[in-house]
Amino acid sequence: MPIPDKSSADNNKKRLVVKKLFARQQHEGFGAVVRRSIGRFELRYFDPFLVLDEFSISAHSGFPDHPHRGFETVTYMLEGEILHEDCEGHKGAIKEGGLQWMTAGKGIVHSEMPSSNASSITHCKGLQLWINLSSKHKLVEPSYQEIESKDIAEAEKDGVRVRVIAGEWNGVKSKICTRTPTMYLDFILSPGSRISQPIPIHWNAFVYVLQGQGHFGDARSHHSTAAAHHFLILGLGGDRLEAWNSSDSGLPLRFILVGGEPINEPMVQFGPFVMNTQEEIDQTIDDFENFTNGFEKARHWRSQAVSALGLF
Ligand code: FJE
Ligand code: FE
Repeated sequence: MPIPDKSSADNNKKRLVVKKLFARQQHEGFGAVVRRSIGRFELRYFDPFLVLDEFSISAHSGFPDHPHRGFETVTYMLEGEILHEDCEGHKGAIKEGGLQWMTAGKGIVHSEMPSSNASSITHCKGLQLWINLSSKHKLVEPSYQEIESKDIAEAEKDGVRVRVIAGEWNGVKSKICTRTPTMYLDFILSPGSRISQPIPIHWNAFVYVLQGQGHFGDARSHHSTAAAHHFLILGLGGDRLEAWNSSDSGLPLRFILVGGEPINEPMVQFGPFVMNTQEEIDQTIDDFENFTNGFEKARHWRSQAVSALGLF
């Protein structure tokens, strides 16, 4: 008997919500608050995604000098702006609506703090996603891709507004290059509007709701209702997501849809270090403590933000 082709069997099927979590607030960094979905106890790793935080920081709080190795951090600002400084001398603001895609690779030490020159801004809010790197990319040179809000690809059709952070929508492409194949779309659906969004069949994908209320899944049979701070895992076995704005209060529905190709390699995490084996983690701790193999410039470095606050 012929073996059915799994990929064609998955064609034209909807992805359904297989798990829904509410992201509660927790404290992280220095006086910062995060709503963590991926990376918390119940969901240690959703290959290739390590952490998803919706973060809030105000003046004199944030994420002072800390290292990363072996993955990428994607910071998308929703309100306010943060200042970023690293030990290689790279420095800048990530402003409202803007994006920083940082490949930490072999190692970076940096600080992420609210912008002090934006005195009117007393509150910053954003999303930070950690994407794992495959073994062949873990020790690449650190690099940044930064896009200001006005330069983020946007499209609008039938009451649906999309900001294309990574990947493409209806032929509108993001200029971000992803080492781990990733799609990242920010959707705003006006009341009554809907989407049917293709997702590569074998990719892991999730939704995180920012505002409003929506239905996700299959209109006729099985769907899930979600509102702000809900995190939805989309099951495999389908090639697209259907979602619609079910609000009866006339509010827009805003959510991100993120998908990534699983790396399918062993993953060992120790805080901000993510490698394939325990030996590599031990080596990384050694490198960080001795300022070697990528951490050389951290030896005499301290961020201006931390110096100004007199923190360490
Ligand atoms: C980190 C704890 C942390 N989520 N969202 C431990 F909080 C962090 C960290 C962040 C972070 C930074 C921003 Cl700007 C936004 C975040 C966690 O910096 F790296 C470790 N190891
Ligand atoms: Fe960081």
